[in-house]
Amino acid sequence: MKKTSILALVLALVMALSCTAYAESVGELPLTTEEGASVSMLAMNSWYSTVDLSDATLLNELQTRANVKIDWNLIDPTIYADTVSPMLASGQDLPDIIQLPDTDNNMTYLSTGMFVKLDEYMDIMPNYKKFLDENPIIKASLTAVDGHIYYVPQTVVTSTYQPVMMYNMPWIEKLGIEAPTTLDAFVEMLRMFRDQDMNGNGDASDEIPMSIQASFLPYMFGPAFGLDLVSGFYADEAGVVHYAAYESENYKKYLTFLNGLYNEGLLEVEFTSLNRDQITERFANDLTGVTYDFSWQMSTLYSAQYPEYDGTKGIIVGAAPLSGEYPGAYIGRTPVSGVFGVNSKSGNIELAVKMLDYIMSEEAQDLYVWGMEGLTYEVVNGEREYLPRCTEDTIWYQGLGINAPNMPSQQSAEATAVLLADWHVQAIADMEAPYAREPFPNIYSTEDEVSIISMYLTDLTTYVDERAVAFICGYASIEDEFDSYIATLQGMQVEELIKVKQAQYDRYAAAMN
Ligand SMILES: [Ca+2]
Repeated sequence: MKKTSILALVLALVMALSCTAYAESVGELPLTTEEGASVSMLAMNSWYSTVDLSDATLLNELQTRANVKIDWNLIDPTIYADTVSPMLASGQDLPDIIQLPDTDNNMTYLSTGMFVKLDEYMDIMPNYKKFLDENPIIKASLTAVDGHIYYVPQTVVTSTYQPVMMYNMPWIEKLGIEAPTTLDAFVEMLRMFRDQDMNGNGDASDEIPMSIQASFLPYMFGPAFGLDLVSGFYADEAGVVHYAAYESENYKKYLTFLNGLYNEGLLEVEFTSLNRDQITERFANDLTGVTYDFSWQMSTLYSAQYPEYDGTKGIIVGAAPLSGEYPGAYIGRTPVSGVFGVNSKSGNIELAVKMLDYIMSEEAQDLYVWGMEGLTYEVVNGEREYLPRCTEDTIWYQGLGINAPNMPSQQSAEATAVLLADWHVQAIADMEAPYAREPFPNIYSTEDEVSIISMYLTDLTTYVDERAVAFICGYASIEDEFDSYIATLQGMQVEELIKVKQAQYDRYAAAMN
């Protein structure tokens, strides 16, 4: 009896000690003391064709700190999906960590069991656990229908550097008005742009009030009519899902408004074919007063067309969104742009999981964004500044592994701001960030949902897009034909699709809680 209890006590002590030691080692570096430890990893190489990330300084540094070597299989991103999809389909000779060819929204890969359920390893993934706790939207998007989390994400900025309103500020100043924030004031301004010699060349007829690519019209005017035409499907405050182009009252008002702009010559005849190069050319000749584009473009592309632009004051400048019956908003995008999983057939699962966790750590993310002191940045007055070579020598900079396209890296608004003019960064803080609105979330589809979506959605959106142009340009009469348009959408099973999106949204909302 005594011997047994002593043995039990010793065992309990050993377990307690080893648990303590284990707990202390979780998430700490190096990840292993074993010599020559390695994990294999399949991922995208750089988008710069002359850059090879298999020997990138920053990523090598990461491996040194972890004491884990990564055996890379890096593939050209332009052929990544075509190359990797058959490899995954065969399931043979796959590495420990895999960057998927897409975000697996239809659960094609995760439903086969080929990837480890990462939520079952959270006790050795402290960095990823922290990331998920701090990012509930991403966590909900990554939660599969079975409630498990299979992937770590690569993410993009979602609420800044998105499409925004931009005005020709010298024109606005010449009129002595404020940048408009309502539909009514906006239309008044367009009329003045149309009728006056804004560019001062003596010809009052060469001004184009607004130059906008057709794909940005839903961003620009949808929110003022209470519609998220960008996502298409959206949930209202009560969590009820709608399809924006099927909202018989508000969508009709939206089309009527655009048809009015078109009839007045405020939306130009060739708006459906206009591209960014043409718009840039118009700014270069000071011919246009308004555009709508990714906010990135206002300094680096559009303002830069003006010879007087010196980087201190913007010429084509972002402004707040337009409000109508509903408040203006800027529709953001969903954060997850790529995913990485651990091969469930790997003989090295625990180390692969730990390495993936370290790759997601704040320390590693900081390395992808900033690089290393003396190499990519210096500290001036307590703040980090990139060294000149970072902007002067792109191939060198990319070759370091900056922003790590082959890692689950998180795009940073802070690091983007560093590369832009001060007035531009300030404009984004003032006029874009406060109005950002989340788009419809990205949610995994069940097999039944996939079949309904693939059966109906493409035909539906094609029809909606075609009718939108017809109504705006007046080829079809809103008065006479809008009701039959709505009836056609019903015939195209729009209600079935709304049901699917509602079920998905409900799962998302549940995963958020
Ligand atoms: Ca003129």
